[in-house]
Amino acid sequence: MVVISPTNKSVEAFEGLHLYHGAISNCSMRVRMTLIEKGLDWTSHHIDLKKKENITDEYFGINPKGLVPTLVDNGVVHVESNDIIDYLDETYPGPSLRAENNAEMMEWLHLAAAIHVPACKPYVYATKIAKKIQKTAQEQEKYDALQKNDELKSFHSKHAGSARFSTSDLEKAKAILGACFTKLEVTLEGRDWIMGDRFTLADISWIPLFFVIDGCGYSFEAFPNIKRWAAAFKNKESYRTGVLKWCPDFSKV
Ligand SMILES: N[C@@H](CCC(=O)N[C@@H](CS)C(=O)NCC(=O)O)C(=O)O
Repeated sequence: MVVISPTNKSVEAFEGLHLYHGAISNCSMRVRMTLIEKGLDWTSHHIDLKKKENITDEYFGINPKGLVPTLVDNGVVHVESNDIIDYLDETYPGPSLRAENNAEMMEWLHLAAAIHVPACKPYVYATKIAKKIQKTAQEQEKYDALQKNDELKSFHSKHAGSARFSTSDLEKAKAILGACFTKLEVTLEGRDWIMGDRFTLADISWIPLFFVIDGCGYSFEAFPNIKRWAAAFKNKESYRTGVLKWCPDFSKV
């Protein structure tokens, strides 16, 4: 559980579950899916990343890295999507999304979190998003003033102004993704879901990664088990409403 003490105190008065989230954000997708799977009511605060709605004093006062998602649960601010989905399942009634082998399931959540900045983010930005989400000089100035996190400063400097991600950044990202998707492919052999017969937070954590990486043109031809697993989500309401409704086709973003 990663709890933040917000400087934007307005959220501390919120009642119930409130989610700050982005339509095209894979991290937000896993939280929306979990809320739907658990049957929870929540208030939506959509943040349009393309319009830089995250780069404001108000939002940095809630999430100090300016990232989505942020969950506010009765005034308490939670960040980090994989921690949020674990928290929601732990805290709220409704169908359990936990595997018998909780430690192994949590390893999948930790792996998804660990590859976000080194692999997922650079792959998505370098292949698709960077040009579409280019900051104006004024937005860049605002971002540089608000952002205190060195890893994110360094990441976003790679597509600021005339800067571009290097071939080596992209190759590094592809190598990490290749290793992780190979692990997922092997795990899914003879299984419906990552942890076996039971649909769990591990599936919810990884399907958004597949969705966006596939939408950026990554080839899954060598991963038939992953393709079969991903196709099964089309029958899940949480996927249709938590992912497809907000982002019908990532390849068109
Ligand atoms: N580790 C964070 C990562 C959150 C993150 O990077 N969110 C992206 C969208 S998926 C975002 O807000 N990007 C805007 C930015 O980097 O400024 C989590 O899992 O919640």
